[in-house]
Amino acid sequence: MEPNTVEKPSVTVLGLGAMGTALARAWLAAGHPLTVWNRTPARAAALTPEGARVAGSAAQAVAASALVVVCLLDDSSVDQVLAGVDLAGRDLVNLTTSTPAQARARAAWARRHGARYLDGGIMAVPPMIGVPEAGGYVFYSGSRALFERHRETLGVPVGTTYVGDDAGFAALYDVALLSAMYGMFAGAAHAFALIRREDIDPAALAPLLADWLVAMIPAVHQTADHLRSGDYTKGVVSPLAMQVAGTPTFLRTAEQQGVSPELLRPYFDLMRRRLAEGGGEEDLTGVIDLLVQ
Ligand code: FVH
Repeated sequence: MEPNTVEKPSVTVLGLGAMGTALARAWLAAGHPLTVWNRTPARAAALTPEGARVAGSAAQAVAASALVVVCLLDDSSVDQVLAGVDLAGRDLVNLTTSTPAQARARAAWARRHGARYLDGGIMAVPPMIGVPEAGGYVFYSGSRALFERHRETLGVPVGTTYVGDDAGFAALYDVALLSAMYGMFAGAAHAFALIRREDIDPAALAPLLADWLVAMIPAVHQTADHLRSGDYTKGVVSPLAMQVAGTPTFLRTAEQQGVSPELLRPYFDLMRRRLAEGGGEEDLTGVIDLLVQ
């Protein structure tokens, strides 16, 4: 069989923290010519045995490839790294976690500097990179043409999900999912705190907790249905009035177990407010309307 002589697109990666390094390794493993730069040079040098070319500056790294992937700590580190760098004609893909407003401002900034721009929100942790069965992916938003041009290369380390031409949407989806994750972790923290002083093995609670959370997850589809239709009572099996009646039991149990209610109480307060406004036959969808200011 003839060897495959078609060169894969070259990629530049700026930022070699845990995530940038995992991304860089995936492109190297797939045979993409890769140029890297990192503020702390040792992290870049560590990739030379795998074939990475190490640039002496961010500007040199940007000049090396049409596709420039940025994966830095935060938006202000992106400012610092790209200050004064010639971006004209580059395809800039920013995977740094940002707010939607920062992403939109970065897109406008890139345009002013002559670059095309895609923003990304990474729904994966570093060990999931380069492991397709782990199910990680990156939300992309901004130029669809740019996304299509680099879809194959961007899909090498982890899956891709394009969510629209508004550059802020990838960040918005990213933060929405991660916010839900923190809510889930907060609930799990409260559950573990409740058993902390008892003779109960946390490892015995963990699988029960995980299975229960998984069983409850489909409720988000009903929530979406309610929000779309405006009818928050459709198909409700656990009405808000019943749920609010149960909240003193949760708060008393927390008190009896010596556990602060500070994670639970704000949500219960919102449930009570919605009930007071007449939402007793709904489930929990009405709480969303209280949050939106
Ligand atoms: N790691 C994770 O679990 C999450 C998964 C979801 C997505 N996040 C976001 O990815 C961005 C990078 O995260 P990371 O895990 O690579 O972060 P660190 O390992 O802390 O590496 C940070 C890199 O940023 C460089 N850096 C920081 N400040 C500056 C600066 N002022 N000038 C230049 N570079 C800077 C840092 O360089 P150094 O410390 O090695 O010199 C690292 O390369 C992030 O947005 C996550 O939210 C990861």
